[in-house]
Order: sequence, then structure tokens, then C-alpha cells
Amino acid sequence: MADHKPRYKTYNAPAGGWGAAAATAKVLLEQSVVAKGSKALLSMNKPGGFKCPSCAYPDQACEKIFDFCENGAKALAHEATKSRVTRAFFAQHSVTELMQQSDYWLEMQGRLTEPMRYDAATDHYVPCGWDEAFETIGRHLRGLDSPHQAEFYTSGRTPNEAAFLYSIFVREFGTNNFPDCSNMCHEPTSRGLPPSIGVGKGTVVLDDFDHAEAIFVIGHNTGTNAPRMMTNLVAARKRGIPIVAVNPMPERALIRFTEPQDLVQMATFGSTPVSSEFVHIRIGGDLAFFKGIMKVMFEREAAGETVLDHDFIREHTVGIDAVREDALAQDWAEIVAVSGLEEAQIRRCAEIYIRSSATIICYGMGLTQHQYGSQLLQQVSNLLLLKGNYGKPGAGISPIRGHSNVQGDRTVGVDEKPSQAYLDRVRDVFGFEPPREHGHHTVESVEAMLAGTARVFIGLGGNFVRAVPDTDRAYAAMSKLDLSVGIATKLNRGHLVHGREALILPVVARSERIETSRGEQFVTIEDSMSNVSASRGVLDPASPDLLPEVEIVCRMAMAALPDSRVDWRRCIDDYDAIRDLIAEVYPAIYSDFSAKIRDPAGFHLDIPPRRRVWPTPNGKANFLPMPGLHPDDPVDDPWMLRLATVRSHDQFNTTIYSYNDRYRGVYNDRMVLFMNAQDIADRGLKEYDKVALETIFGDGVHRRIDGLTVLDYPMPRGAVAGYYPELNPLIPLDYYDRTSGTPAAKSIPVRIVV
Ligand SMILES: Nc1nc2c(c(=O)[nH]1)N[C@H]1C(S)=C(S)[C@@H](COP(=O)(O)OP(=O)(O)OC[C@H]3O[C@@H](n4cnc5c(=O)[nH]c(N)nc54)[C@H](O)[C@@H]3O)O[C@H]1N2
Ligand SMILES: Nc1nc2c(c(=O)[nH]1)N[C@H]1C(S)=C(S)[C@@H](COP(=O)(O)OP(=O)(O)OC[C@H]3O[C@@H](n4cnc5c(=O)[nH]c(N)nc54)[C@H](O)[C@@H]3O)O[C@H]1N2
Ligand SMILES: [Mo]
Repeated sequence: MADHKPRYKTYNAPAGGWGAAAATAKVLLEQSVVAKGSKALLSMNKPGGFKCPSCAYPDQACEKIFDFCENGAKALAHEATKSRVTRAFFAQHSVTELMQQSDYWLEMQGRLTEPMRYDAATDHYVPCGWDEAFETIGRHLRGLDSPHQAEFYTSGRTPNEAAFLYSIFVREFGTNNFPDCSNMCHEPTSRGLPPSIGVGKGTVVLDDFDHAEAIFVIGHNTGTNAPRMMTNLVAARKRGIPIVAVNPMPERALIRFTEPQDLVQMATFGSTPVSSEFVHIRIGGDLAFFKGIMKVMFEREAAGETVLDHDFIREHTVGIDAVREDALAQDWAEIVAVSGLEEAQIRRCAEIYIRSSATIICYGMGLTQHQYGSQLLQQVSNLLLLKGNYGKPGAGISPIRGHSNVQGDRTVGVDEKPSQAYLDRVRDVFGFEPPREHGHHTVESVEAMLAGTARVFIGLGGNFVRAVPDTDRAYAAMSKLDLSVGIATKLNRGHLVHGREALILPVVARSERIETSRGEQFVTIEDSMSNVSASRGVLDPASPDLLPEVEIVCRMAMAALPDSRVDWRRCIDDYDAIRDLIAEVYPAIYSDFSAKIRDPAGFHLDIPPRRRVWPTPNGKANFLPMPGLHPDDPVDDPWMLRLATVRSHDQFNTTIYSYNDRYRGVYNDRMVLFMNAQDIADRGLKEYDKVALETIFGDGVHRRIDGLTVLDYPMPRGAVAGYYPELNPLIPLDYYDRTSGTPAAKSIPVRIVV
């Protein structure tokens, strides 16, 4: 059909606006949920309603009639869809057959409806009943030689209550093997920032956007991946605040945006220019950019001007000398070569930064997914420290987190390297001795599966095999397991690449009501700015045979730990009882949890740097040096290109909503390679040629992807981009940030082969 032919055309309109409104209506229609979906949309991010299942950006203090965005609506419509995956569906399709289908097709089959078990004799999933499912999990876990032979994955949509109980269950079982989606995402924030400021979270709250005098948005595609943040950026621009966007891709919403909620702009087809300065950086050029700004600042200080916040530096920090020496020693020619920027633009950005007395720096995967991502973030923090941009209104660091509760899951114990103080607390509250040794992060868990030392994999949400690097090896790893368990709302590849035995356990989704013997329950989530609030579903569950995630965790624990010290039964029925336990384990931040959560706006967890208190070993904020200009190891190959794997406008991670990427002008195709015109010409290629990519990595494994269409796109020289997860087979498992375990999915060294 002509309609499905790939089409590419430049998108020149502002982002948002009527295009977003039309896309919202379309997805509700497609999922046949107009009436149901509209009712749910009205409850989304409202007091007494539920939290948007899409991204982790805070809702706008409950004051708007609508607080959702096009991509929130997509996430909800796909959750509230009328389509169902039933036992008849599984009887009709063998697993081998389903493996031939695309991720998009699998997603479009709809919601899972009852627990299923893999039957090897027929290669079909068959109904199994909840009792049999938990008995199977208990049998496998109890039969292991060591608890470290099991891997317990979490994806960040899981609410606090389920994640907390999961972390207690797994520790009582005896391991800290907690591979987590965060290990592929903002782990450099969690590991990189504590040595700098004492916490691994952002220090900014929504209100700060109204007081900032400059905002930097680095390595984040805001209009697609946290669209509600556009409201803050547009408001800041309307106040005349400079916004600096640093990105190798000129992401449309960061250039011009129409707020779908601004009725006047909508009626007049108006829009707001968003960035005052678009910094078209090379992939991996950010470190050079930061050092350029710092060099300007130190040089001007040396020339007698006062550009630093000396009082702050004296009172609160340690270590500036090494950072000064390093910045001053950098050479402009090299800074320019590595960043791909003009010196004049770096100087302009330095000027913006110097003039602002309150700056927010926001960032996404463009900074975290590099080989030295954690250290790179420490340089962002250095920059903020130079002007005392912590602990004052309108200033601070703002990681834009991904999944709606990824930050909360970490706060309540999903952590492969837990602190000793936390473990002591767990021992004191529950009366068992938790394991003290570190567990596996995501990459290590795949390595353990490959080595055959991991026997059981349990996935609390997510789509592990599609999200991790080195797809082919990940599939092989998964297939070696004795048991794989997918706890999910939707069918995905992770259920089809499975262990010898396998289970699919369907759950009640975010937008749906949870009823227990003690009546209706609600859950809680923590957003990207450390605000914890209640989420109460309003829709009927997709099927009567779904269980809430809390109950699934409790019943796995009861099956695996017959002599458990925890009252799991009580937790199944009473979510306030779970919150009381959270308060006991985390008295400093969660005291009176059950009472405080009754406030419809929720409450903020304490972030000490907001008070200029630094929970570091020396009690100070630390300037941390990072040598050189590269956040990735240089590669000696004249034909090397750096590949960034990114999200389209129509996907949520491994969930593909459509094959379109409206703002980048791509329709009906995801196998594309965004490339600079000169790089195309230098290789004797033309636009729309089909090429293959090969990874340059010296581990003897041949990684190649065929059938990519070359698109002439405003990329910097030497930088190419394509879509995640299709390009994950190109990322070597061993190519990750050693400090955080995060795969360097934004800087894969590749070569084009025809
Ligand atoms: N609709 C929707 N919302 C989402 C998601 C989704 O898939 N769909 N995913 C959620 C999740 S889990 C996360 S973590 C976030 C992800 O949100 P983002 O962090 O926006 O994720 P990406 O699409 O991976 O794109 C990151 C950006 O980094 C840029 N980039 C690549 N390399 C570099 C570099 O070297 N330097 C700089 N400065 N920039 C670079 C890319 O051009 C791109 O604009 O969004 C969350 N929200
Ligand atoms: N190459 C490359 N790889 C990447 C990235 C990249 O930028 N490039 N990004 C990384 C990042 S930032 C992340 S966060 C990971 C994402 O990795 P994951 O979090 O593992 O992947 P998702 O695609 O978000 O998971 C989708 C599945 O979650 C299930 N699900 C949805 N809602 C719920 C719910 O409420 N409860 C439960 N139990 N299940 C639910 C559905 O079955 C759905 O199929 O991928 C990482 N991988
Ligand atoms: Mo993420």
C-alpha cells in the first residue's frame, strides 16, 4: 500500500501545536479507546487520579485542566487499548512463529490477560493459573545452589510499594543481583554525582524554572521524551531567559514550539522560539564544550574580573585548583576540533553562563550514555559549583529521568550496590541478615547468563533482551536459563526469547483500579524532581485474571521463602502497611509516609544540596577533575563514525507505537541512518543509498546491521544516528561506563560498509 512506503521530508513547522493535538486524537481512535481514554486522560496527573505512565517529568502542580502531552496520551491509549492477548491467541501462534513478528506487531496485539507457561513440547504458551506459576518460581528459586544464580530485573514503571517489597524479598532470598533499567539510563547520575555533591539525584524542583536566569538543555530530546517540560521552557523563553540547547541533532521542539494547551497560540498558529542558542555539538563533544566555558571563566578571573562565586567556593567546596589548572591547559584548537563548534559560540555560551546568577543545567541520555558518562556529569557539576549554582532559587542540576518511577525504585532499595547503612536498617526492621556483597548490574547479569552461572531471570516489567546491548549475545544468554519470568502488561520480545521453562505474568496497569480485601488501594511514585505522590487508577483492569504487581511480588516471596520473617499476606491487602515499612527503613526521608501522602500534591524528599548541605565523606562539595577532552576512548580509524542510538517520536523505549518520526521527517521506516552530507559524499554515497554498519571493536565478535537507508540530515561531521532498539546488535556488551555500568549507546564506533 502506498501509505506504507517510506517517506522522508524536512519538518519545518514548530513542534507541538495542532500536529500534537491531531496525533493525540489519532492514537485514541486507533486503540479504540476514545470514550474510555478521554475519561482516563481527565484523571491523569490530577489529584485523586493516576500518574502518567510515560516519562518521569513532574506534573505541573495540578493546576491545569489538562496535564498530559501527545506522548503521555500515546502511552495511556496503548495501556487502555481494547485489544487483548488471550489463550486463544497463544493457541493460534507458536513461539517460533511469534518470533518472526516485529516488535510493533507484538505491541499491537494488546493487553495480556492471564498467566501463561511455556510448553516446550508444543512450542506454545499455555494457560497455567496463578498457583502453578508461583509454585514454579518457588521450586526453581529454592532449588538453586546459591541465591546469586538468580537475576532480579526491574523496569522503572513499577511503583514504590512493589519495588520496595521486591528489594526486601530478594535480599531475604540472599542476593543483591538487581539489574535495573536505570543501569542503562541515569546510573551515571546515581554514581557520578554523589562524590561531587553527596546525592545521586537532581537538585532542581519545578518552581526553580520560574526563577532561573539561564537554562541549558544538554543531550535531551525534550519535545519527544519529556514533552511536559516544554511548558517550563516556553514560559522561561517568554520571560526572556536564554535557553542553550546542546545537541548533535537539531531537535525540532528545542527550536520552535507551540503549546497545545495555549489556546491563543493554537488558534493563531503561533509558536515560541525555544533555544536562544543552539549548540550543534559533535557526539562526545560535550566535555570539550564544558572545558571551553571553564577556560573562558578562569582566564577572565586571571585577568582581574570576578566571574566566580568566591564566597560559595570558599565556604562549600574543595578541589578547584586541579580543575582550574586543567581547564587553563586546554588548547582552543583542540577544543574546537573535538566539539565541532566555533570558539566564538563557546565564548557566547560562557557569557550567558557568566551573566546568569541562577542557572539550571538539564541533561538526558546524550550525556549519560558514554564510556566516561559518570565523570562527564561531574564536569557539569564543576561548572555549576563555579558559580554557586546549588541551593538557591532557580539554580541546580536537573537530570531528566526516563521511566515514570525509575528514580523511586532506586530510592526504595532496587540497588545492586546498596549502602551498608541501608542493609543494617533492613536487618533491624525485618530481623534477617541481608547479603553484604555487591550484586550484578545489567551488563554483569548478561555476562552471568552467558557464563551459565545465572539460572533464573525474573523481569519485573520491561523488555530486558531488547533494551540491553549486543542483541544476538543477549538472546543466546537468555536461552541458557532454566527459568525466565516476564511480569508485564504487554507481550514483548523478552517473552519469546526465554529459558527452558518460562512464565508470562500479566499485571494491573497504572491507569487501572487495584482492589484488595481491604478495599481500593493506591500506589506512589517519585518523579524526576524527587516529589512523591499517590497514583490511583480509574479504569477497570484489562482482565479479571490480572494481579497487582505488589501481590505478584509477595506471592513470589511466599513461594520462595517458606520461613520468611516478613508478613507478606498483610502487604498484599494493605498498601499503607507497606508504606509504614518504607518509613521504618528510611526514617530520614519517609517518616510519616502514610500521613504525608494524603496531601494531593504529594511531598518532596529532602535533597540536602538544596540546603547547601553536602553528604559527601568530607562534608564539602567536591570539584572533580577529568583529564583530556573525550568522554569515550578515541578510536584510530580514519573512516570511523560515532553512532548515537536514539528514540523516535513514536516509541516508548522498546515499544514501537508507529514507524513515523514526525519531527525528524521520517515516515514508515525505522531502518535509517541520519548522516552529514559531506560524510555521505566522502564515502561515495548518495542520499537514500542502502548501507550496512559494522562496529569497530577489538573483541573478535563481528557486529553488523544491513539495510539502513542513508538520510542527508543536519548531523555534525563524523556523527551518525539511528534508532534504538533496532541498532542494539551493534553495541558490544563490554562497551560501557565502568563507574556506573551504563552502556555507551550514544557513541558506538562504527564504519559504513556497502
Ligand atoms: N515518548 C517517550 N518518552 C520517553 C521515552 C520514550 O522512549 N518515549 N523514554 C523514557 C526514558 S526511559 C528515558 S531515559 C528518556 C530518554 O530521553 P532522551 O535523553 O531525550 O533520550 P534519547 O532519545 O536517547 O536522546 C537523547 C538525545 O541525545 C542526543 N545526543 C546523542 N549523542 C549526544 C552527545 O554526545 N552529546 C549531546 N549533547 N547530545 C547527544 C540525541 O541527539 C538526542 O536528542 O525519555 C523517557 N521518556
Ligand atoms: N541502544 C540503546 N539501548 C537502550 C537505550 C538507548 O538509548 N539506546 N536506552 C536505555 C534506557 S534509558 C532504558 S530506561 C532501557 C529501557 O528498558 P526497559 O525498561 O526494560 O524497556 P521498556 O521498553 O520500557 O519496557 C516495556 C515493557 O514493559 C512492560 N510494562 C509496561 N508497563 C508496565 C507496568 O506498569 N508494569 C509492568 N510490570 N510492566 C509494564 C510492557 O510489557 C512493555 O512491553 O533501555 C535502554 N537501552
Ligand atoms: Mo531510561
